[in-house]
Amino acid sequence: MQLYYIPTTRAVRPRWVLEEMGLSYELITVDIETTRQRDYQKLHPHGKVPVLVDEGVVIYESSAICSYLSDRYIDQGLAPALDSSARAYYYQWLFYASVTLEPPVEQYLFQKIPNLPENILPEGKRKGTSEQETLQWFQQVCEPLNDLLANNDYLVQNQFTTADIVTGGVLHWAFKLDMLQKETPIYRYLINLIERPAFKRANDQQAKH
Ligand SMILES: N[C@@H](CCC(=O)N[C@@H](CS)C(=O)NCC(=O)O)C(=O)O
Repeated sequence: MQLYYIPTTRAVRPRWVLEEMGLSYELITVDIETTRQRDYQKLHPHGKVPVLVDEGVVIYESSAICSYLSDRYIDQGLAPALDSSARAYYYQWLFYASVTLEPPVEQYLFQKIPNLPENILPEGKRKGTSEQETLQWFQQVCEPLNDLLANNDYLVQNQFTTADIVTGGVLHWAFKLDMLQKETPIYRYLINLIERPAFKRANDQQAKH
């Protein structure tokens, strides 16, 4: 199994899944020049990371890779059983993280660092919202998470799952951008997640596999 990876990007999330499960994999660290090449774009049409290659399966989109791995190795316990009701909440939070929580974080990132390669909109077309408005948007989408995490350590039936990995990956970006309010449930949740040895290994650029 090979994971195409750039440090500090969304590629950390599937690597975190692999590390939690203790699977062996080859980490292929690429740079922006490589991802622009035609050969790489046979793996990912937009020249992005992550990409996972697993015995003939070539898959991109970080949340899809995380979900695929968690189901393929479901005995590792990172995804609820396929026929359980927990699955409903698992999907809810996985999609929430990617579709609802990530957009304001990504927008804030582009506001703070406007020339990132993944900021594909031409300058004139970038949204005219202020940083303050983006922060308010983010705080609003955090409300259901804060409500749940006030009484739970994890999102799905209080068990650690891949929904926490994807959500934690998004929140870690928010943390680094100083978007999280201290002393909130979400802040405590994130600190707890990033203390996990597998998260630390997923960010380790010296690690051997
Ligand atoms: N929705 C995609 C986004 C992929 C993406 O934008 N990856 C960024 C890193 S976080 C990337 O590869 N940027 C390099 C570039 O655009 O050249 C996912 O979750 O995998």
